[in-house]
Amino acid sequence: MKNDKLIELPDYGRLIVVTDLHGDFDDYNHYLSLWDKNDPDFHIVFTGDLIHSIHEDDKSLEILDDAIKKSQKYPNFHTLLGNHEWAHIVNRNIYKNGEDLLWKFTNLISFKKGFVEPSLTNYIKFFKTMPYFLKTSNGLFISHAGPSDKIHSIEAFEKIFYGDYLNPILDDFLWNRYDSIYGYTKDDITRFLDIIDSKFMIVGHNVVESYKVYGKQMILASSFQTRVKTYLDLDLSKEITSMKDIQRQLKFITD
Ligand SMILES: [Mn+2]
Repeated sequence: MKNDKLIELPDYGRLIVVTDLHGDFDDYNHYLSLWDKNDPDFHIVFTGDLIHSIHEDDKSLEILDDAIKKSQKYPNFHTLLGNHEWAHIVNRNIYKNGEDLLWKFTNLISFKKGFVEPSLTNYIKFFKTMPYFLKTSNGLFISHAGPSDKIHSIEAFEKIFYGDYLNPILDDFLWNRYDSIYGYTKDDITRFLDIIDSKFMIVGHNVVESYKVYGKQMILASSFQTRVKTYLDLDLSKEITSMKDIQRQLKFITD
């Protein structure tokens, strides 16, 4: 299954997991301060949706400019693809509160940089380098959203790595929510985890307060629309046998 869209981490070291930041540069810097960039066995992963703020002060570009540098310099720095980055790759309109977010992002570039190009092209190039998934050897599978309810074999899943960005299964892993009629069930999660030989799944994307356990999935909220910002600080060498083992490694930021 080895390929550049799937990060596989070994059974040693540490991993911080942070979900959707949506242009919040303060939260981004706070999470970075918890990570030791110079320790190659200490990883940090941002699970997509770095961009598109719902607030006035959109710091998406500050985050991206830093994330581009860090991903070139530190192999232990990871950013997964979210539906908001994906929208720019496929040029698909995405709206929030009636605002066209692709248009807003382009305007932000022009406002902050003076010109739209070559920045927009460079950001999209960076989005295309983003992996979809991270797998740990102690049994966690991490993605922006999902899983897809259409996966009944490992072959069906692996097609995602050979398809383009409009692959419907990739679409599910970027957009599907647990509480939607187009979403997935607890059984879909269990079946998917069995197929890929993982024990539990971690996602962001959904609006929850702090975190929520849904079957074998943990939904985390690290910044966007939660009072208690929550992240995972995982010991990669520790065996995970139950959701409780993951819950014990959650950390909470309260101001
Ligand atoms: Mn999302």
